[in-house]
Amino acid sequence: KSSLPTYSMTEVAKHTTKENGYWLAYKDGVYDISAFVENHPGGKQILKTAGKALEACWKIFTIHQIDHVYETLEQYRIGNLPPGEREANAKAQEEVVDLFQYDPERINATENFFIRSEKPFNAETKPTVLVSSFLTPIEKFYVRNHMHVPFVNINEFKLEIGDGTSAHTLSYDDLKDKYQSHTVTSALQCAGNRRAAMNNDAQGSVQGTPWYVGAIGNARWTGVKLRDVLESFGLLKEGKHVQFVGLDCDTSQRCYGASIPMEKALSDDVLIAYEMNDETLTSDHGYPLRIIVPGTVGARSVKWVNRIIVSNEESDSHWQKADYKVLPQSIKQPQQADYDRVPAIQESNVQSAICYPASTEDGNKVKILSVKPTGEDAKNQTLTIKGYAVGGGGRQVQNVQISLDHGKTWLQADLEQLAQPYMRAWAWTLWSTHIPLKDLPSEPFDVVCRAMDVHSNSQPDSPLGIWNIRGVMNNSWHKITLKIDA
Ligand code: MTE
Ligand code: MO
Repeated sequence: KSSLPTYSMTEVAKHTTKENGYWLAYKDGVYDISAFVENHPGGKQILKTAGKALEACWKIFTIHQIDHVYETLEQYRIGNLPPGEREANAKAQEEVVDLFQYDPERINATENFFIRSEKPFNAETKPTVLVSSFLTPIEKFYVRNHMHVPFVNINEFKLEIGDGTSAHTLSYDDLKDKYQSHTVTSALQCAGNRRAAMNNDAQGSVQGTPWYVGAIGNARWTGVKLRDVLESFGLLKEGKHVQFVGLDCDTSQRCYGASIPMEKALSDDVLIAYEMNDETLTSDHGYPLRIIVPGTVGARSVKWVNRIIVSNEESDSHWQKADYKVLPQSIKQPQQADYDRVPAIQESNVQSAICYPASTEDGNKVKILSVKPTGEDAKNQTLTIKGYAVGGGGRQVQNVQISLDHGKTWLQADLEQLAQPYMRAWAWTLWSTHIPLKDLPSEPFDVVCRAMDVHSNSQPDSPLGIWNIRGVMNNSWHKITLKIDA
């Protein structure tokens, strides 16, 4: 780094063409991104940053406020910026309009969450909070925002529903008044939940927000059936996919979007929701309207939805076409993946995690957790272990088991679950078990859990067989290491 030449912003500004190369500056570095331009998932958008400091391009760069992007950038470093110019760039960043000005105040956020990023806001629920109630309280429910929370004027808000050529519109009140309401209790889980545990020495690090076990929650969602709305406009079965577009767009009008197959949209429980746990949706969770696709990864449950398009094509958003895909293990640079050959993730897989005992420290960092049995555990000379499980795709959880010997023998956990119709088991299952202290070693020991769904799908013992560079769909056995402090 120190052996690299110094270039001023004036020099950087000269490199905005194919012939001269595409350069940009960020913090103290100068980068030649020419070789990267072809591979950029967002296509030619990246050229808008050429010749400039990224700080000043921050508005069009919001989806990239993630560490790994800067790691990627580091590979293209060709020089350093003189100190004075770094300060000027930092100042330029402050002057850019704050796209995040409509993000809400988040009460007790550090108490309930491990915050993974502030802008955009990404926060996962702490494990002990997850297992404190069957329905996750709104202010404790994980938040996964790819961009800013958009501004909404409810009096002007319109939901457009169409086939891509013409569209019908519904106001917020129309939607609530004209259609029958429907409530579904469903877990919502990010495809990247448990991503951090996919990092391993043999295969390397994965790229993306390093979630521990808390990018999941369980809530009662109320709204109208997507099917009813499509039917009322004669759009049922008029295409193979139903696309959703959110109000959160960058300045190039690239908005968050996703789609689901029409077959899923026809099912009873896909909602255009306006309430969560019987309260009006909060802005972090999609006010005024969001889609809820039970059994499917969170990415398809588009928040702040204002357009629904029935089409023969999938959504062409970045998050449908070039993200939320399980890339082959051989791919080490997501930019080089042939995304068209990999389907978009839809249904979740069977998942479970241990949430108690747990530290209040970031679970990714806790190596050995020291536990002192208290309350009932102290009285009964037991250790209580608790967690959650979900089947995914509406498959009920059949059992959850715990092993203290890496899978040789298993203890059956007690399940707290709703009676749910066959293949519509959208809610999560909480589970617990009590192990006599006399059965536990005095040395540190591992506890693993794994669930099985009603189709007898179970979780793989390690991430090795399912590793992928974006670290999605990690449902390997969850392991914690405990030391009893009796
Ligand atoms: N919808 C919009 N418009 N913008 C987003 O960034 N994030 C998606 C999905 N819907 C997102 C979105 C992802 S990846 C997940 S996991 C869920 O919303 C998270 O929902 P929550 O924040 O209500 O927990
Ligand atoms: Mo997600």
